[in-house]
Amino acid sequence: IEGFSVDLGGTKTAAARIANGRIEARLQSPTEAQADFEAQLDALSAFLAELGFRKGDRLGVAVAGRVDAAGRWGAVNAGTLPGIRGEPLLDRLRGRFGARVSAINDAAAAALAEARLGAGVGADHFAYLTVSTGVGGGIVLDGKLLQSRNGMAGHVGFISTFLGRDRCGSGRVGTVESVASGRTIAAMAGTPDARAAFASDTDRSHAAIDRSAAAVAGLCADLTAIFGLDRIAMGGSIGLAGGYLARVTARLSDEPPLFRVPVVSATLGHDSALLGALLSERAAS
Ligand code: BMX
Repeated sequence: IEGFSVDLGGTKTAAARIANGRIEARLQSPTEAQADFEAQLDALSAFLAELGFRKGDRLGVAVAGRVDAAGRWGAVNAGTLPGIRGEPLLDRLRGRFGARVSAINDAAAAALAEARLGAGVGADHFAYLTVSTGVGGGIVLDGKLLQSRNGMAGHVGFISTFLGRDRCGSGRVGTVESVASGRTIAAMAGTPDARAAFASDTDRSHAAIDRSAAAVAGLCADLTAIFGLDRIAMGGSIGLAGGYLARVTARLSDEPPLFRVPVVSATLGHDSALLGALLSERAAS
């Protein structure tokens, strides 16, 4: 893996210079979630300039939201990135940064990286889940990332769960995301953010984290029923938080044996989307 990459999520934006599959330099800042498309492009440009990017260099961009086959970018959860509503991402990126640019959903990018270089190696039917600002995913079957023309494939956070009642920013009621996301954990725990919920040892925090883990365990079982998964890797700031995976596994052990898929920690940590953005098959043609 060689080039520059960007990972623009609901909470943080990271950019990296990568050579021989290793991250040589990395920058990160909070995402301006309310910003419009132009402002997001400007933020990316500033990062890339700082990393020494020159027009024509290889660039992989991973973003929260769906990226369709034409390279248009729209939030599925409009509450997360309200300014992103079907923007001509790939066209504008190529105009600014040259032809060797690709764009892909952030969780899909991470799934590709984990499948090829991380926790998914050796699994034929593999899924990566991120539990973070939102709940996202990527499905890799026989080494190939499942992608759709409309960019929705893999948006597993919008599957519904019996634990859910609220409407999420996608408009759907009772989604896994509405129950399990970092935002919901913080709201239910009464903490400023999800990190604080993990740090605080209160009944409310425990209940919020456990409810999230229960919804994600159900999601793992559902995905196994659909895709016959032989492994799932868990990532994202919540997914990688101490004790979270153990709670998911505990909940999953209540499911019938056929639905108890092995769930492991993502091994590329917070860099999976940065690496995967440069593995995208929806290529930098
Ligand atoms: C949401 C959705 C996905 C994204 C996932 C993880 C939006 C803006 N986001 O389900 O596209 O992959 O969250 O996103 O519609 P993150 O912000 O938690 O990294």
